[in-house]
Amino acid sequence: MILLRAKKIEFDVTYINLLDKPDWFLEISPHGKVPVLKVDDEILFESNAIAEYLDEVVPPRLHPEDPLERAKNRAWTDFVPTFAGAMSAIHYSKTKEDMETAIDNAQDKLTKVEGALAGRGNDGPYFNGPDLALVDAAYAPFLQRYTFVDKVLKNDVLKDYPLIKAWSDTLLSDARVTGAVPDNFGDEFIAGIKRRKMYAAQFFDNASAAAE
Ligand SMILES: N[C@@H](CCC(=O)N[C@@H](CS)C(=O)NCC(=O)O)C(=O)O
Repeated sequence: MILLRAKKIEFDVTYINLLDKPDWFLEISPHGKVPVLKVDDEILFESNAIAEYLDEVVPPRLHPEDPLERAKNRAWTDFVPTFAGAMSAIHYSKTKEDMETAIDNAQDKLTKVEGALAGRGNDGPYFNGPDLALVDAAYAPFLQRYTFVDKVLKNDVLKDYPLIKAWSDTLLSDARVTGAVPDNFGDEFIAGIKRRKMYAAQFFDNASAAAE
């Protein structure tokens, strides 16, 4: 969605209830997962494959032109599932102790990404400098979710990672990122945390505090 917006591509979106996936969705999504992109009669799946396809067919190119830089961007995009899993484990913890363990476990992933930003050869504010790239779009949703919940958990895990914090602030003030989630994103996210009985749920009694 971030890339579709960044490239001003016209699209229709259908949100899927992942707890009750419709048959038509299961027929087109090979792993039963979102996102899926329908292009004419073709179905694409896997976020990175979709992102690379969109980048190839619709200008402007958001991947670096230089093959070496592009490869480095891809390498850090490949790290997203590891990073996202570690960051999500913080708010998807059942107990305070589990959350603290998750915070400890996230440190080496954060250190690696902080190192990537330190070694990227520019001053930002995006990964490659002045413009949003595919690698930014890949990390943004997970920084967005972490930041959303941390407004109530207040762990401030990013305080020791100033480059990630600055990157995250840039991404989360970019309308292409913030506008890529539905209006009820906050409510749905909180509902999921409550439904799964996560430790964070108790802090969302005043849900508007986090949704601000
Ligand atoms: N590697 C896939 C992962 C997609 C994925 O895990 N999607 C999650 C939501 S973020 C999902 O659909 N989960 C539902 C399920 O596994 O049943 C991608 O990047 O597209």
